[in-house]
Amino acid sequence: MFCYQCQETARNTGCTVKGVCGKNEEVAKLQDLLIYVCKGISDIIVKGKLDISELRDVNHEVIKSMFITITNANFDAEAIEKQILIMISFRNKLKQNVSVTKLHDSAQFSITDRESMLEKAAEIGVLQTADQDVRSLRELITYGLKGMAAYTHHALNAGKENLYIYGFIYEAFSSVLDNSLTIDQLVALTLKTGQFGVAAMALLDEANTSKYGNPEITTVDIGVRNNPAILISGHDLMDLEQLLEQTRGTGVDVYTHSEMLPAHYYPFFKKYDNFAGNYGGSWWRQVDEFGPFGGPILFTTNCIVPPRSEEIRDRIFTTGAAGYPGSNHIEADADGNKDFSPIIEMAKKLPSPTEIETGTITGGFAHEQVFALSDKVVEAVKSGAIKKFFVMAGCDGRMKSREYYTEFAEKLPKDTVILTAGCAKYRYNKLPLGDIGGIPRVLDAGQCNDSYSLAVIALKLKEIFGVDDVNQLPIAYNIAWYEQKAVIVLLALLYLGIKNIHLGPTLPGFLSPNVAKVLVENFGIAGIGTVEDDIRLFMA
Ligand code: FS2
Ligand code: SF4
Repeated sequence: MFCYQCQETARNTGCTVKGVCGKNEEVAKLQDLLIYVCKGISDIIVKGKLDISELRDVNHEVIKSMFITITNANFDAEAIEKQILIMISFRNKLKQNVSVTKLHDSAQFSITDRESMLEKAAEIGVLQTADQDVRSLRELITYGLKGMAAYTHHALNAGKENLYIYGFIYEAFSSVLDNSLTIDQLVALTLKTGQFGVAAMALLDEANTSKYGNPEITTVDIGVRNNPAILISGHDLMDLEQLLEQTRGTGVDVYTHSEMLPAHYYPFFKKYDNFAGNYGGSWWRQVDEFGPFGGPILFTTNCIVPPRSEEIRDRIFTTGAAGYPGSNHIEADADGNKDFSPIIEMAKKLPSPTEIETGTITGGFAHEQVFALSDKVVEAVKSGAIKKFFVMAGCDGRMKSREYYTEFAEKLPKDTVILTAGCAKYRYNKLPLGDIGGIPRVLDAGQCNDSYSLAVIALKLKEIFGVDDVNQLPIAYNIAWYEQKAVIVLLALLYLGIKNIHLGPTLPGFLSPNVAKVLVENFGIAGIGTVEDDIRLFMA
């Protein structure tokens, strides 16, 4: 196996024996093959000039397949094998509708069983692209597309889709198969991926806010009540809605974990009395937190950490693109409805959660809420009460080096405000950082996809302050990344013209020295240093 798609990749060069995430060789290879089939489907659609408006099921299964391969989404070899077979059958049917003679191998190969899948996977991995710069750009684009597919999949669940995004995914996948593309063409495709990343995040924002209202300032309880309970993790708000509907009046409470916390900020979910609060911290803390939680846990998407005991594994349920071997998986019916009764029944038999902390977290500062406060914010900037904003969006992770972000938040001058989104916030969202004239010093817009909100806010401030370039605003970007959704967020920010983004705790291992140089020279991308040096640099 060879995988270097996330920030925790071994030695920042690649996982080769087993993933640091816990993914084994078999799962890694099957995921590579699943992506390869999606590329083959793209090759047929692009070369055969097929009308994708007539390919509803193919479009939906392609984005689901891509989502399955995101870090920590699916560890279940059987589920991935099943998905490969579904995609091969779609691919073979599509081929019958085109009269193209020169199709790529990914559109042609055949497999019969698990063994032949693994044999094929060994021939088509990341390292098959010999030139390290071409490989780096192909993978940068592929990881961006995976993040885009995940956001598009959420939007689809909420009833919104955009054929142009699917069309771009096919175009980009077929381009990364093309050996005639030059480095310059691949760099251009990378930026175009960012452009469609903005479209995907805008689509999801529209899907979420049109269904659930605009996030508003909300205080979320982090203690517990004395009722049986279910913990819901991941990013999918539609799954949350169905779970809340089905648990209503049953005496079972629902708590959010990690990236599901921002669901509390939407007006729609406030009507559920049993929507109790948030339990614990970011995704990787689950290894310590699922034990004391005691009840069943529903993963709607990534980020799963392989459970350390069978007792915890048996309490884990997955749905959608998520999967874990030996855990229960809940499928949707043809109308997208899910029957969560097995989780609810399990919750009733288990003890209520053990309290691990008390207090509250405040959030809900997505674009509309910040616009509503804009007079106050602009006044604070003009009077000098706020000197600078720090966008510290992105992901959290296990590495000790991420303590940097807690220290950075603590040591920032008191006249600065942090704008955050994604699970990166758990490094500082429970610190007593105070407020500036009533404006909290940590403004949480929501999940990682709500980084879109932060970009919209920056563009609005550009308009209010009458500057020509968004980079002239008093906003610095110190972003933490972990998985492929962060890659599409980064590409989207680059597309929007945002420069001098600092990325940590390490620069992606998949960036070759030359590709890293392109990003440094054209966009001012940099890594992180020491907290003191970085603050000095940012405040200069
Ligand atoms: Fe955090 Fe994990 Fe949000 Fe990422 S909970 S690293 O999936 O997508 O961000
Ligand atoms: Fe390694 Fe990350 Fe790939 Fe897992 S997802 S195998 S940790 S690079």
